[in-house]
Amino acid sequence: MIGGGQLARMTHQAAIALGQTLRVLAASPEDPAAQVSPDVVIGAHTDADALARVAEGAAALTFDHEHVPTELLAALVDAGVNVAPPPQALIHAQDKVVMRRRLEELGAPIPRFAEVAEPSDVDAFAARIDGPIVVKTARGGYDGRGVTLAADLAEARAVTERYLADGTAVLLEERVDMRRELSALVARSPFGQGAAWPVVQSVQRDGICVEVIAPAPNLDDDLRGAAEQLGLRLAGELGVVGVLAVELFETVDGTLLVNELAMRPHNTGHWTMNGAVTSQFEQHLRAVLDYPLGATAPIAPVTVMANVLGAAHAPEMGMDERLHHLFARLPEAKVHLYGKSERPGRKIGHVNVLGAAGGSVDDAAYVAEVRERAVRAAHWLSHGEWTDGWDEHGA
Ligand code: AIR
Repeated sequence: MIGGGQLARMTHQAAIALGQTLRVLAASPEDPAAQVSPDVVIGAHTDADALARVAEGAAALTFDHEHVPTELLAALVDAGVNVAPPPQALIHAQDKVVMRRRLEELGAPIPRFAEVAEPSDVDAFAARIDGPIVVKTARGGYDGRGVTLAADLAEARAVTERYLADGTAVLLEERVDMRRELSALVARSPFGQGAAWPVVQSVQRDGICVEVIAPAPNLDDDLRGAAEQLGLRLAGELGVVGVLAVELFETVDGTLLVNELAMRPHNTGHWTMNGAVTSQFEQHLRAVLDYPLGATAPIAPVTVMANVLGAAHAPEMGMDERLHHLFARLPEAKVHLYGKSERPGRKIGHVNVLGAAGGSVDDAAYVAEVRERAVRAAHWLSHGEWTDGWDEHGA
Protein backbone atom coordinates (compact mmCIF):
# COMPACT_ATOMS: atom_id res chain seq x y z
CA MET A 1 0.00 0.00 0.00
CA ILE A 2 1.29 3.41 -0.97
CA GLY A 3 1.06 5.75 2.02
CA GLY A 4 1.62 5.00 5.69
CA GLY A 5 -1.32 6.85 7.23
CA GLN A 6 -4.22 5.58 9.31
CA LEU A 7 -5.95 4.07 6.30
CA ALA A 8 -2.92 1.86 5.63
CA ARG A 9 -2.68 1.06 9.34
CA MET A 10 -6.29 -0.17 9.49
CA THR A 11 -5.91 -2.02 6.16
CA HIS A 12 -2.92 -3.80 7.65
CA GLN A 13 -5.09 -4.81 10.61
CA ALA A 14 -7.59 -6.38 8.19
CA ALA A 15 -4.82 -8.02 6.14
CA ILE A 16 -3.72 -10.03 9.16
CA ALA A 17 -7.08 -11.84 9.35
CA LEU A 18 -6.84 -12.73 5.66
CA GLY A 19 -3.44 -14.33 6.20
CA GLN A 20 -1.82 -11.50 4.26
CA THR A 21 1.01 -9.12 5.02
CA LEU A 22 0.74 -5.53 3.96
CA ARG A 23 3.95 -3.88 2.83
CA VAL A 24 3.75 -0.11 3.09
CA LEU A 25 5.56 2.76 1.45
CA ALA A 26 5.79 5.31 4.25
CA ALA A 27 7.43 8.71 4.45
CA SER A 28 8.82 7.99 7.91
CA PRO A 29 9.11 5.11 10.42
CA GLU A 30 6.74 7.10 12.68
CA ASP A 31 3.87 6.96 10.18
CA PRO A 32 0.81 5.15 11.58
CA ALA A 33 1.16 2.07 9.33
CA ALA A 34 4.97 1.97 9.52
CA GLN A 35 4.63 1.52 13.29
CA VAL A 36 2.69 -1.73 12.87
CA SER A 37 3.80 -3.40 9.63
CA PRO A 38 6.95 -5.53 9.65
CA ASP A 39 7.46 -4.77 5.96
CA VAL A 40 8.09 -1.06 5.42
CA VAL A 41 9.82 0.78 2.62
CA ILE A 42 10.74 4.32 3.62
CA GLY A 43 10.47 6.71 0.71
CA ALA A 44 8.35 9.23 -1.13
CA HIS A 45 5.28 8.35 -3.21
CA THR A 46 6.73 10.65 -5.89
CA ASP A 47 9.96 8.62 -6.18
CA ALA A 48 9.91 6.03 -9.00
CA ASP A 49 12.62 3.91 -7.34
CA ALA A 50 10.77 3.77 -4.03
CA LEU A 51 7.56 2.79 -5.84
CA ALA A 52 9.37 0.03 -7.74
CA ARG A 53 10.92 -1.28 -4.51
CA VAL A 54 7.62 -1.44 -2.65
CA ALA A 55 5.88 -3.13 -5.62
CA GLU A 56 8.50 -5.83 -6.10
CA GLY A 57 6.98 -9.27 -5.71
CA ALA A 58 3.64 -7.92 -4.41
CA ALA A 59 0.37 -9.53 -5.53
CA ALA A 60 -1.16 -6.09 -5.93
CA LEU A 61 -0.38 -2.46 -5.24
CA THR A 62 -2.99 -0.14 -3.73
CA PHE A 63 -3.24 3.26 -2.03
CA ASP A 64 -4.04 5.08 1.19
CA HIS A 65 -4.19 8.46 -0.60
CA GLU A 66 -4.54 9.64 -4.19
CA HIS A 67 -1.33 11.61 -4.62
CA VAL A 68 0.90 9.32 -6.72
CA PRO A 69 1.66 11.10 -10.02
CA THR A 70 -0.15 9.53 -12.98
CA GLU A 71 2.99 8.98 -15.08
CA LEU A 72 4.61 6.98 -12.26
CA LEU A 73 1.52 4.77 -12.05
CA ALA A 74 1.64 4.18 -15.80
CA ALA A 75 5.30 3.13 -15.47
CA LEU A 76 4.37 0.61 -12.76
CA VAL A 77 1.65 -0.88 -14.96
CA ASP A 78 4.14 -1.11 -17.85
CA ALA A 79 6.51 -2.96 -15.53
CA GLY A 80 3.77 -5.55 -14.91
CA VAL A 81 2.59 -4.37 -11.47
CA ASN A 82 -1.07 -5.11 -10.63
CA VAL A 83 -2.12 -1.56 -9.73
CA ALA A 84 -5.53 -1.59 -8.02
CA PRO A 85 -7.46 0.58 -8.63
CA PRO A 86 -5.88 0.90 -12.10
CA PRO A 87 -4.59 4.37 -13.06
CA GLN A 88 -7.36 4.97 -15.63
CA ALA A 89 -9.90 4.57 -12.80
CA LEU A 90 -7.84 6.32 -10.11
CA ILE A 91 -7.43 9.46 -12.22
CA HIS A 92 -11.08 10.29 -11.41
CA ALA A 93 -10.21 10.49 -7.73
CA GLN A 94 -6.96 12.36 -8.40
CA ASP A 95 -8.12 15.11 -10.69
CA LYS A 96 -11.41 16.91 -10.11
CA VAL A 97 -11.53 18.32 -13.64
CA VAL A 98 -11.25 14.82 -15.12
CA MET A 99 -13.84 13.60 -12.59
CA ARG A 100 -16.34 16.37 -13.38
CA ARG A 101 -16.01 15.89 -17.15
CA ARG A 102 -16.48 12.15 -16.89
CA LEU A 103 -19.46 12.34 -14.53
CA GLU A 104 -21.09 14.83 -16.87
CA GLU A 105 -20.55 12.41 -19.77
CA LEU A 106 -22.06 9.59 -17.74
CA GLY A 107 -25.11 11.70 -16.90
CA ALA A 108 -24.42 11.53 -13.15
CA PRO A 109 -25.97 14.39 -11.14
CA ILE A 110 -23.31 17.03 -10.38
CA PRO A 111 -23.17 20.71 -9.41
CA ARG A 112 -22.65 23.20 -12.24
CA PHE A 113 -18.91 23.66 -12.76
CA ALA A 114 -16.38 25.36 -15.03
CA GLU A 115 -12.79 24.77 -15.96
CA VAL A 116 -10.50 27.76 -15.64
CA ALA A 117 -7.89 28.91 -18.13
CA GLU A 118 -7.70 32.57 -17.08
CA PRO A 119 -9.04 34.74 -14.24
CA SER A 120 -11.80 36.25 -16.39
CA ASP A 121 -13.38 32.76 -16.53
CA VAL A 122 -14.46 33.39 -12.94
CA ASP A 123 -16.59 36.37 -14.02
CA ALA A 124 -18.18 34.39 -16.82
CA PHE A 125 -19.04 31.52 -14.46
CA ALA A 126 -20.39 33.90 -11.79
CA ALA A 127 -22.66 35.49 -14.39
CA ARG A 128 -23.88 32.06 -15.47
CA ILE A 129 -24.75 30.61 -12.04
CA ASP A 130 -25.78 33.82 -10.24
CA GLY A 131 -24.83 32.52 -6.77
CA PRO A 132 -21.90 31.74 -4.49
CA ILE A 133 -18.81 30.04 -5.94
CA VAL A 134 -16.49 27.35 -4.64
CA VAL A 135 -12.92 27.37 -5.94
CA LYS A 136 -11.19 23.97 -5.87
CA THR A 137 -7.71 22.87 -6.82
CA ALA A 138 -7.94 20.07 -9.36
CA ARG A 139 -5.43 17.93 -7.49
CA GLY A 140 -3.90 17.34 -4.11
CA GLY A 141 -6.61 18.48 -1.69
CA TYR A 142 -8.19 16.50 1.15
CA ASP A 143 -9.92 17.26 4.46
CA GLY A 144 -10.99 20.68 3.19
CA ARG A 145 -7.57 21.63 1.84
CA GLY A 146 -7.65 23.05 -1.66
CA VAL A 147 -11.31 24.09 -1.30
CA THR A 148 -12.35 27.74 -0.87
CA LEU A 149 -15.97 28.72 -0.26
CA ALA A 150 -15.56 32.23 -1.67
CA ALA A 151 -17.43 34.96 0.22
CA ASP A 152 -17.90 37.00 -2.96
CA LEU A 153 -16.78 37.33 -6.56
CA ALA A 154 -13.69 39.35 -5.61
CA GLU A 155 -12.46 36.56 -3.32
CA ALA A 156 -13.19 33.87 -5.92
CA ARG A 157 -11.17 35.85 -8.43
CA ALA A 158 -8.28 36.56 -6.06
CA VAL A 159 -7.99 32.92 -5.00
CA THR A 160 -8.16 31.73 -8.60
CA GLU A 161 -5.49 34.23 -9.68
CA ARG A 162 -3.19 33.09 -6.89
CA TYR A 163 -3.53 29.43 -7.89
CA LEU A 164 -3.08 30.14 -11.60
CA ALA A 165 0.04 32.19 -10.89
CA ASP A 166 1.48 29.11 -9.09
CA GLY A 167 0.63 26.90 -12.05
CA THR A 168 -2.05 25.07 -10.01
CA ALA A 169 -5.06 23.92 -12.07
CA VAL A 170 -8.40 24.93 -10.53
CA LEU A 171 -12.08 24.47 -11.22
CA LEU A 172 -15.12 26.43 -10.15
CA GLU A 173 -18.34 25.00 -8.80
CA GLU A 174 -21.62 26.44 -7.71
CA ARG A 175 -22.13 26.35 -3.95
CA VAL A 176 -24.94 23.87 -3.44
CA ASP A 177 -27.85 24.65 -1.14
CA MET A 178 -27.79 21.43 0.80
CA ARG A 179 -29.74 19.70 3.50
CA ARG A 180 -26.85 17.44 4.46
CA GLU A 181 -23.96 15.35 3.15
CA LEU A 182 -24.30 11.67 2.40
CA SER A 183 -21.83 9.02 1.32
CA ALA A 184 -22.44 5.98 -0.83
CA LEU A 185 -19.69 3.47 -0.12
CA VAL A 186 -19.29 0.50 -2.45
CA ALA A 187 -16.62 -1.97 -3.50
CA ARG A 188 -15.90 -3.63 -6.81
CA SER A 189 -13.67 -6.58 -7.65
CA PRO A 190 -11.85 -7.17 -10.97
CA PHE A 191 -14.22 -10.13 -11.49
CA GLY A 192 -16.94 -7.47 -11.61
CA GLN A 193 -18.70 -8.17 -8.33
CA GLY A 194 -20.10 -5.12 -6.58
CA ALA A 195 -21.23 -4.61 -2.99
CA ALA A 196 -22.78 -1.57 -1.31
CA TRP A 197 -23.00 -0.64 2.35
CA PRO A 198 -26.02 1.34 3.52
CA VAL A 199 -25.81 5.03 2.56
CA VAL A 200 -24.60 7.12 5.50
CA GLN A 201 -24.82 10.73 6.62
CA SER A 202 -21.61 12.62 7.34
CA VAL A 203 -21.30 15.73 9.46
CA GLN A 204 -18.52 18.12 8.45
CA ARG A 205 -16.87 20.94 10.37
CA ASP A 206 -14.40 23.28 8.62
CA GLY A 207 -14.25 20.88 5.70
CA ILE A 208 -13.35 17.92 7.93
CA CYS A 209 -15.62 14.95 8.57
CA VAL A 210 -16.32 14.86 12.31
CA GLU A 211 -19.18 12.39 12.58
CA VAL A 212 -20.90 9.68 10.54
CA ILE A 213 -24.37 8.25 11.16
CA ALA A 214 -24.94 4.85 9.56
CA PRO A 215 -27.36 4.39 7.92
CA ALA A 216 -28.46 7.97 7.12
CA PRO A 217 -31.56 8.72 9.23
CA ASN A 218 -34.89 9.57 7.59
CA LEU A 219 -33.60 9.09 4.08
CA ASP A 220 -36.24 8.74 1.43
CA ASP A 221 -36.27 5.15 0.08
CA ASP A 222 -35.98 6.32 -3.52
CA LEU A 223 -32.96 8.48 -2.71
CA ARG A 224 -31.36 5.65 -0.74
CA GLY A 225 -31.78 3.30 -3.68
CA ALA A 226 -30.61 5.92 -6.17
CA ALA A 227 -27.45 6.66 -4.16
CA GLU A 228 -26.55 2.96 -3.86
CA GLN A 229 -27.20 2.33 -7.55
CA LEU A 230 -25.15 5.38 -8.49
CA GLY A 231 -22.22 4.14 -6.41
CA LEU A 232 -22.32 0.69 -8.00
CA ARG A 233 -22.80 2.09 -11.50
CA LEU A 234 -19.87 4.51 -11.18
CA ALA A 235 -17.64 1.74 -9.79
CA GLY A 236 -18.46 -0.32 -12.88
CA GLU A 237 -18.24 2.47 -15.46
CA LEU A 238 -14.95 3.80 -14.10
CA GLY A 239 -13.42 0.33 -13.70
CA VAL A 240 -12.77 0.73 -9.97
CA VAL A 241 -11.01 -2.06 -8.10
CA GLY A 242 -11.39 -1.74 -4.33
CA VAL A 243 -13.51 0.62 -2.27
CA LEU A 244 -15.15 3.63 -3.90
CA ALA A 245 -16.64 6.42 -1.79
CA VAL A 246 -19.10 8.67 -3.57
CA GLU A 247 -19.52 11.79 -1.45
CA LEU A 248 -22.94 13.28 -2.10
CA PHE A 249 -24.91 16.41 -1.32
CA GLU A 250 -28.60 15.99 -0.53
CA THR A 251 -29.96 19.31 -1.77
CA VAL A 252 -32.71 21.25 0.00
CA ASP A 253 -35.10 20.23 -2.74
CA GLY A 254 -34.36 16.56 -2.15
CA THR A 255 -32.06 15.58 -5.00
CA LEU A 256 -28.55 14.12 -4.97
CA LEU A 257 -25.40 15.66 -6.43
CA VAL A 258 -21.96 14.04 -6.51
CA ASN A 259 -19.37 16.05 -4.61
CA GLU A 260 -16.21 13.95 -4.71
CA LEU A 261 -14.92 10.45 -5.37
CA ALA A 262 -12.32 8.53 -3.38
CA MET A 263 -10.93 5.12 -4.39
CA ARG A 264 -9.67 3.75 -1.13
CA PRO A 265 -11.05 3.13 2.33
CA HIS A 266 -12.72 6.37 3.39
CA ASN A 267 -13.54 8.18 6.62
CA THR A 268 -17.28 7.69 5.98
CA GLY A 269 -16.65 3.92 6.10
CA HIS A 270 -14.88 3.75 9.49
CA TRP A 271 -18.19 2.78 11.14
CA THR A 272 -18.00 -0.58 9.28
CA MET A 273 -15.12 -1.74 11.52
CA ASN A 274 -17.64 -2.43 14.27
CA GLY A 275 -21.03 -1.78 12.66
CA ALA A 276 -21.08 -4.00 9.55
CA VAL A 277 -20.49 -7.69 8.83
CA THR A 278 -17.51 -6.80 6.62
CA SER A 279 -15.35 -3.74 7.28
CA GLN A 280 -14.32 -1.47 4.43
CA PHE A 281 -10.67 -2.37 5.06
CA GLU A 282 -11.27 -6.10 4.65
CA GLN A 283 -13.49 -5.42 1.64
CA HIS A 284 -10.85 -3.26 -0.01
CA LEU A 285 -8.36 -6.13 0.29
CA ARG A 286 -10.89 -8.71 -0.89
CA ALA A 287 -11.56 -6.60 -3.97
CA VAL A 288 -7.92 -5.84 -4.68
CA LEU A 289 -7.05 -9.56 -4.35
CA ASP A 290 -10.14 -10.53 -6.39
CA TYR A 291 -11.75 -12.62 -3.66
CA PRO A 292 -15.54 -12.77 -3.48
CA LEU A 293 -16.77 -9.73 -1.56
CA GLY A 294 -18.10 -9.87 2.00
CA ALA A 295 -21.60 -9.17 3.31
CA THR A 296 -22.21 -5.48 3.95
CA ALA A 297 -25.22 -5.72 6.27
CA PRO A 298 -25.22 -3.45 9.32
CA ILE A 299 -25.25 -5.21 12.69
CA ALA A 300 -27.08 -2.52 14.69
CA PRO A 301 -30.02 -0.22 13.89
CA VAL A 302 -27.55 2.66 13.95
CA THR A 303 -23.78 3.01 14.30
CA VAL A 304 -22.26 6.39 15.00
CA MET A 305 -18.61 7.15 14.25
CA ALA A 306 -17.01 10.23 15.79
CA ASN A 307 -13.53 11.36 14.80
CA VAL A 308 -10.93 12.15 17.42
CA LEU A 309 -9.33 15.36 16.17
CA GLY A 310 -6.23 16.88 17.72
CA ALA A 311 -7.24 19.71 20.11
CA ALA A 312 -6.04 23.31 19.73
CA HIS A 313 -3.98 22.66 22.89
CA ALA A 314 -3.17 19.01 23.52
CA PRO A 315 -4.39 18.11 27.04
CA GLU A 316 -1.86 17.58 29.78
CA MET A 317 -3.32 14.16 30.54
CA GLY A 318 -1.67 11.53 28.34
CA MET A 319 -3.69 9.51 25.81
CA ASP A 320 -3.19 6.36 27.87
CA GLU A 321 -4.91 7.91 30.89
CA ARG A 322 -7.67 9.41 28.75
CA LEU A 323 -8.32 5.97 27.31
CA HIS A 324 -8.41 4.46 30.79
CA HIS A 325 -11.09 6.91 31.93
CA LEU A 326 -13.07 6.53 28.72
CA PHE A 327 -13.22 2.77 29.04
CA ALA A 328 -14.24 3.08 32.68
CA ARG A 329 -17.18 5.26 31.74
CA LEU A 330 -18.23 3.92 28.32
CA PRO A 331 -17.30 0.24 28.07
CA GLU A 332 -19.29 -0.09 24.85
CA ALA A 333 -17.25 2.53 22.95
CA LYS A 334 -14.99 0.97 20.31
CA VAL A 335 -11.84 3.06 20.00
CA HIS A 336 -9.40 3.11 17.10
CA LEU A 337 -6.24 5.17 17.64
CA TYR A 338 -3.79 5.88 14.85
CA GLY A 339 -0.53 6.39 16.76
CA LYS A 340 -0.25 9.97 15.47
CA SER A 341 1.10 13.03 17.20
CA GLU A 342 -1.66 15.41 18.32
CA ARG A 343 -1.75 18.43 16.04
CA PRO A 344 -4.78 20.78 16.02
CA GLY A 345 -7.54 19.41 13.79
CA ARG A 346 -5.55 16.32 12.76
CA LYS A 347 -7.40 13.01 12.60
CA ILE A 348 -5.76 10.96 15.35
CA GLY A 349 -8.43 8.31 15.93
CA HIS A 350 -12.13 7.54 15.91
CA VAL A 351 -14.79 6.02 18.14
CA ASN A 352 -17.67 3.79 17.05
CA VAL A 353 -20.79 3.37 19.17
CA LEU A 354 -23.57 0.95 18.18
CA GLY A 355 -27.20 1.63 19.03
CA ALA A 356 -29.04 -1.01 21.11
CA ALA A 357 -31.10 -3.65 19.29
CA GLY A 358 -34.75 -2.77 18.82
CA GLY A 359 -34.20 0.92 18.04
CA SER A 360 -34.87 2.62 14.72
CA VAL A 361 -32.55 4.93 12.77
CA ASP A 362 -35.60 7.07 11.98
CA ASP A 363 -36.28 7.65 15.69
CA ALA A 364 -34.66 11.03 16.39
CA ALA A 365 -34.32 10.56 20.17
CA TYR A 366 -32.74 7.09 19.79
CA VAL A 367 -30.18 8.34 17.25
CA ALA A 368 -29.45 11.53 19.23
CA GLU A 369 -28.58 9.45 22.30
CA VAL A 370 -26.10 7.26 20.38
CA ARG A 371 -24.58 10.35 18.73
CA GLU A 372 -24.22 12.02 22.09
CA ARG A 373 -22.24 9.06 23.48
CA ALA A 374 -19.96 8.79 20.43
CA VAL A 375 -19.25 12.52 20.32
CA ARG A 376 -18.73 12.67 24.09
CA ALA A 377 -16.20 9.84 23.86
CA ALA A 378 -14.32 11.41 20.93
CA HIS A 379 -14.30 14.85 22.57
CA TRP A 380 -12.90 13.36 25.76
CA LEU A 381 -10.09 11.65 23.86
CA SER A 382 -9.27 14.89 22.00
CA HIS A 383 -9.60 17.38 24.83
CA GLY A 384 -9.44 15.50 28.12
CA GLU A 385 -12.77 17.17 29.00
CA TRP A 386 -16.23 15.70 29.37
CA THR A 387 -18.86 17.62 27.43
CA ASP A 388 -21.33 17.06 30.30
CA GLY A 389 -18.97 18.07 33.10
CA TRP A 390 -18.53 14.52 34.46
CA ASP A 391 -15.77 14.21 37.07
CA GLU A 392 -13.83 11.06 36.30
CA HIS A 393 -12.29 10.92 39.76
CA GLY A 394 -15.47 11.78 41.69
CA ALA A 395 -17.46 8.91 40.14
N1 AIR B 1 -6.15 10.23 4.18
C1 AIR B 1 -5.85 10.22 2.87
N2 AIR B 1 -6.74 10.99 2.22
C2 AIR B 1 -7.59 11.46 3.09
C3 AIR B 1 -7.21 11.01 4.35
N3 AIR B 1 -7.79 11.28 5.48
C4 AIR B 1 -5.42 9.56 5.27
C5 AIR B 1 -4.38 8.63 4.74
C6 AIR B 1 -3.13 9.48 4.80
C7 AIR B 1 -3.36 10.23 6.07
O1 AIR B 1 -4.75 10.55 6.03
O2 AIR B 1 -4.29 7.50 5.58
O3 AIR B 1 -1.96 8.71 4.83
C8 AIR B 1 -2.54 11.50 6.23
O4 AIR B 1 -2.88 12.08 7.47
P1 AIR B 1 -2.07 13.36 8.08
O5 AIR B 1 -2.80 13.64 9.36
O6 AIR B 1 -0.67 12.90 8.33
O7 AIR B 1 -2.19 14.45 7.05
